[in-house]
Amino acid sequence: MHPQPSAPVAVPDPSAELWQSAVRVLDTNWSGDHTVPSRRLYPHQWSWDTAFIAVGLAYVNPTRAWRDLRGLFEAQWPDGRVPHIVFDPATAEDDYFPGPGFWNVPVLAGRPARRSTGIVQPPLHALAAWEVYRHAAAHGAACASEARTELAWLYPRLVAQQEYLTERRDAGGGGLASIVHPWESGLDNSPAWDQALAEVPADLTLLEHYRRRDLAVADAAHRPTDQDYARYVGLVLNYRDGGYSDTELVQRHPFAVECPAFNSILGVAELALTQIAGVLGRTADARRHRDRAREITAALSRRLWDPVSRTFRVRDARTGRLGPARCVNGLLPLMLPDLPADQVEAIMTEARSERFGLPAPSTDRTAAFFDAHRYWRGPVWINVNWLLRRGMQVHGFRGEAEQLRRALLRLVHEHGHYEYFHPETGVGLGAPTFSWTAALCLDLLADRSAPAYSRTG
Ligand code: 9WN
Repeated sequence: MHPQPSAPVAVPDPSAELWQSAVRVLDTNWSGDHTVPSRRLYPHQWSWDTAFIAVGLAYVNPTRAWRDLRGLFEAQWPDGRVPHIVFDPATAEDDYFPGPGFWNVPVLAGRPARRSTGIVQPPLHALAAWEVYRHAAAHGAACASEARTELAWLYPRLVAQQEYLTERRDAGGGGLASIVHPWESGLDNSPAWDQALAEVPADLTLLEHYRRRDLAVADAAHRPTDQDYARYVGLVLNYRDGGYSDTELVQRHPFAVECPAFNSILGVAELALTQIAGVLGRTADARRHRDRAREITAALSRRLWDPVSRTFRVRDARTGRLGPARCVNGLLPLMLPDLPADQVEAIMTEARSERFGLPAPSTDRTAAFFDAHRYWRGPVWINVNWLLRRGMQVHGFRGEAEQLRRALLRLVHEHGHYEYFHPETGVGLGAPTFSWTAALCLDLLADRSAPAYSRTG
């Protein structure tokens, strides 16, 4: 089946206008082969963006959702890692920094033609695949059959992705995956990384050799500082020059951090795999995935919970220290159905407090580092709030989940499908026609996302 133009859908007013504008954004950002996050700022295919986009495409064009997921996983490495960017060969090296030449990923046997980066992003794809699958029947028998084929193709690849993260990335040895670069978190510039990043040398001369491209297409006041960017570049160079190897990470690499959001998504992926294995008739595998989800939840509760502040924090795998910053990633363990009730309550207390509020900004509003404009250091993002809302649904906070759904839709309706939003005025910031904002808007409008997971034991 080939990707078709998005089919018109009957939607009740007054949401029709928002629905149609979201579909238009997704159509505009379709390259003919994959969906880009934004044509100007991000002209390639991104990993976790692909998952969020698939969740929205499930309603209007499941074939394109499958094509996006398949395209991403065609670039999966033999060790199971799914790269954070798959480069579009039709886009010039200079149109995005760091481009394929900079990453210089070795061409490995069995790798496809599209080049990639060597780092990852949160493994949200099993959840996305499950969402596309479970909506497929509504599009007719052909789509349902396509969904089963695609799910069967993806399943072993999704498992390999989990195995890579749980086995090779357990730098701290406590059952959680470490990220080796802030870009791997998807919450790139979050203050959550500041403490660990302070140990990474910031060699500003690197920016003389490697010119930032983001500043040519975005406001410098919204983007990371040069100091941080020099660290980002230095971290890639170190990982790249080590052959993208994960052995002895803690000794060889200056940044290895366990993130509560990344690891919550890792756990949720196991729950999605439980469902997927179930429909594929793999009962023993389904049980194994459910057990893995419980183990990840237990490790997260044990390692990333700060009993003093009663919040989830990042843990530096090199020093064993918990980070001091309260950021939105600390709210996302709510997605895990087996999280102890006490921690669930603490997350909700934090989310309702003056530090956050709904929709949740990316960081604690009362902290000195809070910056309403700089990305991931204050603004509101639709994707993390969408994840937070799933957590509320999982734990039965129906009223707040509905309040959040309405607030997110209002934000996009009033201001547009922006990449992120000013946490006080709601004004749109960053890229103006951003794919995951549009895609998740479709899901929020349809509001068909019933709590997918409940307690497993
Ligand atoms: C680096 C594409 C990506 C998102 C990330 C977001 C931003 C890239 C950048 O854009 O990161 O990967 O250039 O800043 O932080 O979450 O996946 O939308």
